[in-house]
Amino acid sequence: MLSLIHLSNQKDDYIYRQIYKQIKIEILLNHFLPNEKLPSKRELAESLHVSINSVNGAYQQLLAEGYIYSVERSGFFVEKLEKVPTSFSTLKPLNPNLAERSETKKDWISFSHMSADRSVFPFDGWLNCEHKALKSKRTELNDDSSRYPQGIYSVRCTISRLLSITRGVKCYPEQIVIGAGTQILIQILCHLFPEGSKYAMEEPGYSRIYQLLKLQHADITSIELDRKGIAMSEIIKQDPNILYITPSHQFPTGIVMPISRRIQLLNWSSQAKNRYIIEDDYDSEFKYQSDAIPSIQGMDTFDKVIYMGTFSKSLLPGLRISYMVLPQHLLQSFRESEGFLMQTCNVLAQLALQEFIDSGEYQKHIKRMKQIYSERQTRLIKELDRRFGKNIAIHGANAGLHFMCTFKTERSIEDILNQAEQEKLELYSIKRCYLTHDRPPKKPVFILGFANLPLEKIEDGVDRLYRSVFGS
Ligand code: 76U
Repeated sequence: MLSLIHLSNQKDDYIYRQIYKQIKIEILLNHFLPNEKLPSKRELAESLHVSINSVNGAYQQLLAEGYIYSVERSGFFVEKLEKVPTSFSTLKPLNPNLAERSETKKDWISFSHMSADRSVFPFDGWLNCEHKALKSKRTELNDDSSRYPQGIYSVRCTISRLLSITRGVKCYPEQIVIGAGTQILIQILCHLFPEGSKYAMEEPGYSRIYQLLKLQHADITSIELDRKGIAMSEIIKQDPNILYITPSHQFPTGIVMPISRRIQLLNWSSQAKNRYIIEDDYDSEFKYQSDAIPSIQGMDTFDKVIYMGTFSKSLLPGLRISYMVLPQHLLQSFRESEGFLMQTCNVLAQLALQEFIDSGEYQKHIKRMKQIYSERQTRLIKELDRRFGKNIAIHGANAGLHFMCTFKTERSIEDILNQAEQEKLELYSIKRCYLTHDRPPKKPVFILGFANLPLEKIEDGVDRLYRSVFGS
């Protein structure tokens, strides 16, 4: 059988690996009898014109993987293996439905609301921070406790100071749980709430959290918005005990929840033991006409608010650094029931973040980005007004990196999106934010993100948008 071994002279695989692979295949194809003796190393080496070392390497690997066994002073024998059910050596063709395409959107203009502006990100500054971390934080990089669920303690100290200054969040570093994304943190959080909890989310809202909660079999309802945010009357009517809200800049409508509604919600939460508010402070860093409104968490004296934040918008979404702040009694439950979980956020990223914040780079970056984004937003709105006139209404432009707009047209959302594709315009409608599809949007409402829209592309972007909505 082994006369069938063919060795190639190509340098891309070692001789011993070639011998090993071919014998392995012969064994898996049941071309050997169970317990059949293999030729001695010397015999095989001579017949293949290779060194005994190469044959030895192959036999040792087959031995390590259990394809053969050795008997002292007798040699090597083939292990008895069951037949492999299917052909192991051929890779089945990939179902075309599963194929991924890596599209390069060359010449496209993007109104996506899903990223930050990488063209002005201080990559050198970030690299310096990573460099410093790699040089001076080697213990943390190799420390077993860095894998514990809440993230590195010193990083949490930095985050808690930042939150206190910028968002009025009141917490100890102990209360912070870091994680690689808001969804992962929500999954962790869900287990801390009383059994049989009923969740409510804003409609329209962040559907990826809605889908996640559904996946966890949570009892979940959606609640429509009024001009102040999630509607109080509906909360009373539907009677959930956990609210997931985005008060700083409601996602996606951009409503900034006024203090009156915040107080109403806090009072609501204080009226029953099982009531909680998840305050997702996404997109809170950029507020244009006035300062950002401090968090609800900072006003909460009942320990009812779980604050959630992310560096996805203020830095880069690919960094995957998010966090939540747990009230102390939920922290207690977390330590008891989920203390075994491993941290999901990369340690180097955590340490670089700490350095970035502590060195003052972070606040400098935010200040700079606020100016850039504010100018971009003003120019975009001006251009939209100029091009669309009375045919557009803009809402939710007080904060964040996107706003909403409604067009006066009979065209459907789908038609407009199809046309946008032709125009090489990345565009998203409000449809993606509808949690349940029993209340589809009545008007052609779109989310216009401007994080990836440099000033010089605004005019072209708006032209493409105009053609998508009204034709040329
Ligand atoms: C995140 C809200 C309301 C948090 C969000 C997003 O995982 O921390 C939007 C879409 O980066 P993470 O999550 C941040 N809270 O909308 C991010 N939303 C995505 C990016 F924009 C997707 O699917 O429409």
